[in-house]
Amino acid sequence: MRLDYLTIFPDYLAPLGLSLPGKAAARGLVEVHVHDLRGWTRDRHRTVDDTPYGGGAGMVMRPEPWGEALDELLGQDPHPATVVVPSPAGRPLTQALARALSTRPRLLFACGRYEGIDQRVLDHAREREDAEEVVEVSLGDYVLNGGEVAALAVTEAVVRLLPGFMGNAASLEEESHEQGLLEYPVYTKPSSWRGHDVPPVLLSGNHAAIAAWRHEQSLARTAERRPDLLHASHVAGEWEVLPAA
Ligand code: 6GU
Repeated sequence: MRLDYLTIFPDYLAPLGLSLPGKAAARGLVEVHVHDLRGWTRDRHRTVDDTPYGGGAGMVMRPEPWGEALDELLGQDPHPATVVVPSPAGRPLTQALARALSTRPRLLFACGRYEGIDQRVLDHAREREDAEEVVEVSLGDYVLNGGEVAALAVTEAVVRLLPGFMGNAASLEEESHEQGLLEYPVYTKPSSWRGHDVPPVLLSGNHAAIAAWRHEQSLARTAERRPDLLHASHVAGEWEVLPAA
């Protein structure tokens, strides 16, 4: 998978060379390219933003540098790219979306700052033959200053799903959200610590009882913390408190 990042703060994406994406790059699973959007400006001040038409607070990113950057970067690879645009107005990042993105050959992250990117950049990208799709993605219902942290989060969620990345595929299937539920609590040695004991069932060696306990814990936690997740259709058969649709 090829990953491109367009940003006015390339240093903000330095963590891509570390930890998880770094490991994936070292294994040849991903190829990472970070680009400074200002490289596609033509004026002396390397201007990337301007005041919004119609008035209002803040600045909007001008379309021209984005257009020229897309012209150059999308042309560099035979695979059409999925353009990922981090935005608080995007669709929520979920495990299902991360899975879908992990099947793509090429992702290009367009990291905006200020109040956002001129809408025509997205409209234009959606018309391009060398862009497979344009996906606006949000991390959640709060505001960040720019798309870089979100691009890192999407990258980490996606890269760990690439075939050959995780040693143990079972650990991927068991974790939070893969089953539409939060993960059960986990314990390791010692079995007693500062007056707190590991739940005895986990020491029982009874694998069926352990699996049942974990599933129960997942359901209870999800009901308590994230009841919205229980409305997902594939859980419905197992959880009677669901209101009829
Ligand atoms: Cl993807 N971008 C920005 N700027 N703010 C956010 C976000 C993204 N997701 C949540 N808040």
